[in-house]
Amino acid sequence: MKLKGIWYAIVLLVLFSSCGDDDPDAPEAIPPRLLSEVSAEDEAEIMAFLSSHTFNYEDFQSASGNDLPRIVFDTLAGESAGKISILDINSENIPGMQLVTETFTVASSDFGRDDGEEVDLTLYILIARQGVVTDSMPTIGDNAVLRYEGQLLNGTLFDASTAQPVLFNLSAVVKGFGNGVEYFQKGSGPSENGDGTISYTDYGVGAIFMPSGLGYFVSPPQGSGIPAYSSLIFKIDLFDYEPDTDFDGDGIPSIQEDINNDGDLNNDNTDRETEPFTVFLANYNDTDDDGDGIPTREEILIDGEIQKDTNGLVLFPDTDGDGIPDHLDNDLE
Ligand SMILES: [Ca+2]
Ligand SMILES: [Ca+2]
Ligand SMILES: [Ca+2]
Ligand SMILES: [Ca+2]
Repeated sequence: MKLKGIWYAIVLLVLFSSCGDDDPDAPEAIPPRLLSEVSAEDEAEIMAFLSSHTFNYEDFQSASGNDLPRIVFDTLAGESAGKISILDINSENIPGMQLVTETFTVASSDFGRDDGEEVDLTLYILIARQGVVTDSMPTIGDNAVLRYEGQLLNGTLFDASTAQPVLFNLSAVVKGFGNGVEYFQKGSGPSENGDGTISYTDYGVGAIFMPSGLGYFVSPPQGSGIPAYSSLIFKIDLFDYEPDTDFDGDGIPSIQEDINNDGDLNNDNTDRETEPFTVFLANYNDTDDDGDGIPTREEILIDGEIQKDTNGLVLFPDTDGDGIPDHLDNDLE
């Protein structure tokens, strides 16, 4: 299903990407701290949260339909003292649920730093409901229809979408968010409710726990209420997504424009050296990726057509055989 034909509010709110190139002249009000130092603190903080908190998993076990429970965290105390911590949840002690982790190597240069640091950061994803299983999963290059709620580890809510599903470009939000959504399946739907609203059934429900290096790090959006260097939690309901979204319409699914394959589409900009200082168009957002004046859409044609392999990946011509596909190669005569 193409999502573009359906009306959704495009509400980016505070979820847009934290990019070190946004405003290089802005004064640095927050003291710079090393990514490695902050990351170690974040990891300890997240582990402490996961091991000391549980959630309302009982509510999910028999739930179905279009109004699944929302995740509610609770400390392992009082009535919840005997419950399973989020850290210990797996599909054996609670069927259908799991806590999965994925590790990303993040460079401090992604935040505009020049100290050359690289750190491995762990993203934790609590899957309360997987969604309707299909043969594909969303990627960070896709548009997704979802609902979310963002909070700090101390419980402070900083942002939430409205009750109605909103459309997000997962490559334009913080890295931990899009990469967490990749673990969920969509629901069935949409169906019209008869009052101008829509709903989905049996959608994916979960929560994403991210260190600040997978969030906003030193540059949270102004006015968001998020302090610099904050670990973040997002509760999400994934309703739908558009497989193989092609954000710039150049014929290449956006996920295939993650050239360095690091789960971040914002640090792949083949013609960065030749782009004007004020313009930074990452490849997923650039219709002429190598800046040679020939649109990418024309440079990927083989025998006049876009051709794909058996996995649905676009095949790229390499006319001069130098290992660089034509659309990323500006030295072709
Ligand atoms: Ca990348
Ligand atoms: Ca570019
Ligand atoms: Ca492109
Ligand atoms: Ca070229």
